[in-house]
Amino acid sequence: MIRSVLFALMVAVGLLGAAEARAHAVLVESTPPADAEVVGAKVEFHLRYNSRIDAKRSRLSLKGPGGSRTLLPVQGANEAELVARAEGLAPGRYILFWDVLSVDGHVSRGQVPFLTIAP
Ligand SMILES: [Cu+2]
Repeated sequence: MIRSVLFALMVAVGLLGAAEARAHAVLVESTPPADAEVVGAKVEFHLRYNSRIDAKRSRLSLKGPGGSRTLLPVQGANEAELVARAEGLAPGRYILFWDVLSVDGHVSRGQVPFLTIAP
């Protein structure tokens, strides 16, 4: 009896944990994709997540040959997508750092490295 109650508790906690993990925003797809080569000095970023995110409270920054810059993210085609653009990029290696607030109130972070090459 005690064992079955314990088991039920463990299952309940496990399921809660899984629901909580799903609630955090996870990057599902990005443009450019990680480690892509982008031709030219202009990049439009599209970041698609597995859940709705708050574009106004999410941050994007770009680190590269010219130093770091903050990008202004806006909502994309839906509430799970962030869009931003960067211009005047010198050829080289960049890392886009994303820091998003999902609707469950939790922040998640990640990065997308890419390379720009001269046309
Ligand atoms: Cu969460």
